[in-house]
Amino acid sequence: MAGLAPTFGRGAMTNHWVDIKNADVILVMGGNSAEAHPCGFKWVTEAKAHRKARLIVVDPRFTRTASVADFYTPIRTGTDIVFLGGVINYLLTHDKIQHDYVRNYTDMPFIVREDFKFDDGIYSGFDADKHGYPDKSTWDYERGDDNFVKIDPTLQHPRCVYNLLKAHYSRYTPELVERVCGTPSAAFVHVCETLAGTAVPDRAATILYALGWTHHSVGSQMIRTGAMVQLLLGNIGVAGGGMNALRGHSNIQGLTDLGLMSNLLTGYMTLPMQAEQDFDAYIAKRALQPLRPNQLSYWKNYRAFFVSFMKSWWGDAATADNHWGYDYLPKLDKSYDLMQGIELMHQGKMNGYIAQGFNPLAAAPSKAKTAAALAKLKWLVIMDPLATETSEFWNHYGDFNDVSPSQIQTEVFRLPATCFAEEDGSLVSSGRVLQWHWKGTEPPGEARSDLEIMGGLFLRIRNLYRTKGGKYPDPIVNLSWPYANPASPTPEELAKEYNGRALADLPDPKDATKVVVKKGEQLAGFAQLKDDGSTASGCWIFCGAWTQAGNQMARRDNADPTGIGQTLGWAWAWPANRRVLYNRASCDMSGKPLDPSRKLIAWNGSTWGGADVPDFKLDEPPENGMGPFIMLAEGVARFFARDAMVEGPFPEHYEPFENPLGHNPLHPNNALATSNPAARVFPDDRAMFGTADQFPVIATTYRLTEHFHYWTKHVRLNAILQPEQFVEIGEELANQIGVKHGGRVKVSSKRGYIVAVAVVTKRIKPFVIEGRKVQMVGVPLHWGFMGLAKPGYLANTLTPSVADGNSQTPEFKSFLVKVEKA
Ligand SMILES: Nc1nc2c(c(=O)[nH]1)N[C@H]1C(S)=C(S)[C@@H](COP(=O)(O)OP(=O)(O)OC[C@H]3O[C@@H](n4cnc5c(=O)[nH]c(N)nc54)[C@H](O)[C@@H]3O)O[C@H]1N2
Ligand SMILES: Nc1nc2c(c(=O)[nH]1)N[C@H]1C(S)=C(S)[C@@H](COP(=O)(O)OP(=O)(O)OC[C@H]3O[C@@H](n4cnc5c(=O)[nH]c(N)nc54)[C@H](O)[C@@H]3O)O[C@H]1N2
Ligand SMILES: [Mo]
Repeated sequence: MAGLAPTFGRGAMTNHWVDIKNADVILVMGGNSAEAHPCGFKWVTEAKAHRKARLIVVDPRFTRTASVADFYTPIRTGTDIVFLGGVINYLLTHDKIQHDYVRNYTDMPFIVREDFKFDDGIYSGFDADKHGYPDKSTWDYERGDDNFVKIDPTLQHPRCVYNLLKAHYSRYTPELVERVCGTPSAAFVHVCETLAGTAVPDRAATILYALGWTHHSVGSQMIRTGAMVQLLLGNIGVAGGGMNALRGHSNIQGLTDLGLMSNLLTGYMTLPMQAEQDFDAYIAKRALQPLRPNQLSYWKNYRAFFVSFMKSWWGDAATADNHWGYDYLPKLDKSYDLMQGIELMHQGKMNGYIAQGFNPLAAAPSKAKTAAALAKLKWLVIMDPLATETSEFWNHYGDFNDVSPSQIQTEVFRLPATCFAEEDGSLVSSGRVLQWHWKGTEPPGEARSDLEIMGGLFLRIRNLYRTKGGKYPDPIVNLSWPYANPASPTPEELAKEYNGRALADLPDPKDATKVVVKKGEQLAGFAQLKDDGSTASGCWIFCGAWTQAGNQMARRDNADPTGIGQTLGWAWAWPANRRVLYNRASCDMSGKPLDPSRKLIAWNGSTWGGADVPDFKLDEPPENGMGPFIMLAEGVARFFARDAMVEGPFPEHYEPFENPLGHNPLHPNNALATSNPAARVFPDDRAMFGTADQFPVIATTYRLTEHFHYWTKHVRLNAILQPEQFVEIGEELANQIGVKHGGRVKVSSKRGYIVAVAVVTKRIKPFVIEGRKVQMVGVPLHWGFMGLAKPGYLANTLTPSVADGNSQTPEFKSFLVKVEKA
C-alpha cells in the first residue's frame, strides 16, 4: 500500500518564529506572510519596531505583506533563480561576503572533479531520452589518496567551489534580472545593497519563504539559491538569520517529520528502493562517513536511528535475523507521491484510495485529470469532518454537473472524522516546536478521531490476514500494537512511542558497571539510541519529547533569560530542544560569539553552552577544527550540492513549463534547457501544456487571510467575509478586454476554464520581459462547489500537471491563460 501524501512544500525554519525579531533585514520572497501567517508575522512587526529592521518584499503582486514593507519590487513568476543568482553575483563582485565564515564554514575551498561540466544549461551526465541525469557521478569533489576531499584554502584553484560558483553566476547581471524577471535593475540593486549590509558579524538578515518558491518546477533550486545568498552573508546559524520555510497546515511540519511521504520513514530516514535488497548496503549508503578529517557527520548514526525505529514498529519480531524488520519493509520501484497516485489512477492501475484529511479534487493540479482519475477507482474512502469536493466528485464530474453521476461507478465511503480542537495531541510548528494541545470540545454526531478510525481499520485488516492468510502477512500480523485499547490508541501512547524507551538496561558508555536508563524507561534523547535492538524509538528526531520526566511538549515556561526569544522551557523543539540549527556557526573559529549582542552559544574552555542547545559535540574544542554543519559529511555547508538535487549542483534558471517567451533567455538556442530538464512530467501531460500564442497571460494562484483552503467556506462567518470567487486583474488588461471592476471574466488554460468576478486593481501590473509587455492575473484558490460560500470553479481547473523533480511539488504558481470578458 502506498501513502499518497501530497508534497506541496517541505523544509522547516532553521531558526524559529520569535527569532525573527532579531533580524536587521527581512526578505519576504516566495510567500505572503502577512496574509498566510498573520500570527507569526507579528515578529516581523517587532523587528521593525525595536531593531529598525528593513522589510523587503519581492512578489509578482503587491500583497498585504508588501503594503507594510520598507521596499517592494515585482518579479515575474518562476524567475527567482535569476534574481537570487544576480544577488550572488553582486555579493561576489562587490566583495560583500563574510570572508571568515565562507572560508571556514562552507565548501568554497573544496576542489571539484575535472570531468564535471556545465554546457549551455545542461550538466554532465544528461540523458535526453530519460529526461534527466541518470549518471551523477561527475557531480562530486576530487578525492585524495586518503579518500578525503582535496581543498585549496587560498581559493585559487580554478576548480575550487568558489571559482566555479563565481563563473556560474557571472552571467546573472542586473541587466539580465531586468530582462528576465521584469524587475527594474535599480530596484534589484537596491535589494542587493540592503542584503549586502548584513555581510558583517553584527547584522543579520532572515529570509521568509513559502509556496511562491516551492510551487514551481524549479522550486527546490529556488530555495537553494536563497540559502546560498544567506551563506555568503554569514547568515545561517545566527540569531535573526536563517532560511525560514513558513509552512502551511498547523501540523504539516509534523507530517514530514513523521515521514508521511511515500519515500520517507520517520525523522527524514528514507525507504529502501527496489535495488536495495541488502540491509548493510542500505545502511552504508546513508550512514555517511566524513569527507574531511576531524568532521562529525552525524548521519553516521543512521543504523542506531533505523534499528530503534524498526524495534518500535515490530517489537520482538524485529530481530537480527530479519535485519530488524528491514525485510518487512516495502522496497520502492519509484516514488508514490500524490502526482504519481493520480497518474496511476488515471491509467486505471489503482483500485482504491483512502483520502484522509485531504481534498485532492480541489488541491491537486489539473482538476479534469484528477476527476477522470477518481472516476476510474472502484472505491474511494474519505476520512474528513466535512463533505468535500472530493467526496462529492461524482456529482460534479466535469463542471457543475454536466455528466450524470450514474456514469460513475466509484463507490464512495465517508468516515466522519474529528478536528484538532476535538482531540488532545501535538502540533509541530514551522519552527520545529512540538506543542501539546488539549481538546476543547466533544466531537459531534458519529465523528471519530483519526486514531480510532485507523485503529479500527488496522484490527480488521490484521484479522483478515490472520484468518485468511495472504501473500505476505508477516509485516501486518507482527506489527507491534501495544495500546491499552487496541481499537483506539491514545495520543499520549503514541507520543511516548515516538520518543522511545529502553528495551534492556542501558549501560553508561563511560562506565559499563553503571546503568543510565533502566529497561522500560523512556529515553532522554537520541544520543541514547542503540543499533543492537536494545532501544526503540518511533521517530529519532522526536526523542526527548516525552522523557522519564514526562511530556516536554506540554511545558509552558516562557522565561527568556537573554531576551532574544530563546524560551527553552516553552514546549520542546526537535532536535534535542535546539531552537536555532547550526548555531555553532554563530561563533568564530575560536568559539567566541560573532555578535555578542545576540549570543546563542559559546565555548567556555571546556564545554559549549549558552542561550540555546549547542548544535555541536558539547566537549569538542574549537581548535580541533570540526565544522558547524555536523549533519553533512563535509562538516561545512555546501554551495556545490553534489548529487543531492536532480537538476545539478548549482541552481540554474529554467523557465516555467508554460512561459510567455517560448525560450530560456539564458540558453536561447538550446531547447533542452528551456524548462527544467529534470522536472517530473508524465508523458500524457506534455500534450496538455499551452503556449503563449493561445494563452498570452501569466496566471498565479494563492490564498487569502479570510479563508483556509477549501474548508472555511463551510463556515458562515468566513463565507460572509469572502463570499464569492474572484480574479485579480490589472487595470491595463481590464481595459483591453473591456471588463469593469465587479464585472465577470472567463479565464481559460489548455486544461479548462473558470468564470469569476473581476477585481480590477493597481496591485497587479504588467511586466516588461525581453522588451515585451506581459500581463498577469491572480487567482485565489478558495472556491469550489461545497460549503456556504457561493459555488465557484476550482482554481485547479486551470493549473498544469507538472512538478519539481526533487519534491514532486506541482507548478501551481506560474502558468498561462487567456482572459476574456464573460
Ligand atoms: N489564511 C490562510 N493562511 C494560510 C493558508 C490558507 O489557506 N489561508 N494556507 C496555509 C498553507 S497550507 C500554506 S502552504 C501557506 C502558504 O503560504 P504562502 O506561500 O505565503 O501563500 P500563497 O498565498 O500561496 O502565497 C504565495 C505568494 O507568492 C507569490 N508568488 C507567486 N509566484 C511567485 C514567484 O515566482 N516568485 C515570488 N517571489 N513570489 C511568487 C504570490 O503572488 C503570493 O503572494 O499558507 C498557510 N496559511
Ligand atoms: N492552485 C493551487 N493549488 C494548491 C495550492 C496553491 O497554492 N495553488 N496550495 C497547495 C497546498 S500548499 C496545500 S497544503 C493544499 C491544501 O489542500 P488540502 O489539504 O486538501 O486542503 P484543506 O482544505 O486544508 O483540506 C484538508 C481537509 O482536512 C480536513 N480535516 C481537518 N482536520 C482534520 C482532522 O483532524 N482529521 C481529518 N481526517 N481531516 C481533517 C478538512 O475538513 C479538509 O477537508 O492545496 C494545494 N493546492
Ligand atoms: Mo500547504
